Amino acid sequence: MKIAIVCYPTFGGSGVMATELGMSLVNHGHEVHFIAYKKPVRLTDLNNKLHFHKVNVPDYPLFSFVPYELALSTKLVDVVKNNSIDVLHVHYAIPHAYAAYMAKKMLKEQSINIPIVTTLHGTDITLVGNHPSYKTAVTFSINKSDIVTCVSQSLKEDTLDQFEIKKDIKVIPNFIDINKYMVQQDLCLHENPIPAKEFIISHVSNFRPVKNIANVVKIFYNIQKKLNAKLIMIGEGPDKLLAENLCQELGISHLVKFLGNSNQVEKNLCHSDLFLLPSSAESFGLAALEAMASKVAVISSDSGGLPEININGETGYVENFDNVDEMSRKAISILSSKESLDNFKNKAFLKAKEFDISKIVPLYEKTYQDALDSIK
Ligand code: GMT
Repeated sequence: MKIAIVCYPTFGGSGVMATELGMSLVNHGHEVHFIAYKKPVRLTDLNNKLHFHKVNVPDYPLFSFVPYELALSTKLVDVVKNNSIDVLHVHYAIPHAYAAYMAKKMLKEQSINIPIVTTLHGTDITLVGNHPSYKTAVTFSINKSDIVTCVSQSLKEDTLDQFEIKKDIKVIPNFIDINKYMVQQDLCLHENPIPAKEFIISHVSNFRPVKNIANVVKIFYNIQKKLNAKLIMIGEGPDKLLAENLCQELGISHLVKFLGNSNQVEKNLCHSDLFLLPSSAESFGLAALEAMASKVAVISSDSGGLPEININGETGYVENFDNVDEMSRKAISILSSKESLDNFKNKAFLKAKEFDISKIVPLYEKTYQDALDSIK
């Protein structure tokens, strides 16, 4: 099959998922064409089965805002026509599903019928999409997609609650490549066979307000009062400075390392013991799943889809996003003995295995076939 994938090219989970999916589809014998305004960060080797098409958006003095949807829909028409694409898969509704619908209409005028699969990722529904400025267009473009998928049961419920959706929404969870994490764990053990004398606590995100970064720092502050520990913060974003300042205020800067964005989280996480994700909203929480695949126990909020992956009392604990005291207490209890920590870590890894790429990619292949059948 020839599949065109539209996504955000940045470090956000939706772009990461779209890229991992596309690269895996190539391994399954498909031809994949990525379309974005920049090469996706995790997209490595391009070849005759794996292509990237850049959307150019020319500026003009009249434009206060560049018309990205126009440029994207034009690019979609060109890529579909020039490469005989079978299916168009757009990740994140805004504005991708809208631009895809316009492209579909333009192609129809040229007697080309292409199905659209839209995958909803979270903020396109829960934070941005339901704003009155966007809601009508988002509802329209979801309803006009041939197939709609989303990444968790919780996101499906939120979408049906907040929008008038006439289509069935299929849940296809995000995934990890468990082999990649197992190989990395072996390498880490080999490079550093003696366990560190302190606990390693970690957090990975885009440091947006929804990630509740201040609570990551506060939970760690409580942990280090009782136990020997270090905090590793991975990622870049608007609240990074806030976190750095809070560490300084609390006098713990010497225990906290800010590593910036990383393309190899499995390498950064392999020595970690506990992962913190107290987000106020999280449709899935890919970062938590990546931690679990690295055999790391998780303390997260109970927001959105997080309880679907972080099983309370087994892989870690879930709590209200603002309950710093309880999250700190539970974190310390997980770390209280080697036996308890190993138990949580092993269960986290076993749960992560349920989301292995080998189980999820066939669900997308079936979805593409269904989409093709639906337009026959
Ligand atoms: O979390 C973000 O701010 C980025 C956003 C994105 O679009 O990349 O993440 C969303 O999609 C991820 C991949 O499906 C999910 O793992 C995240 O939970 C979801 N973020 C939120 O719902 C806040």
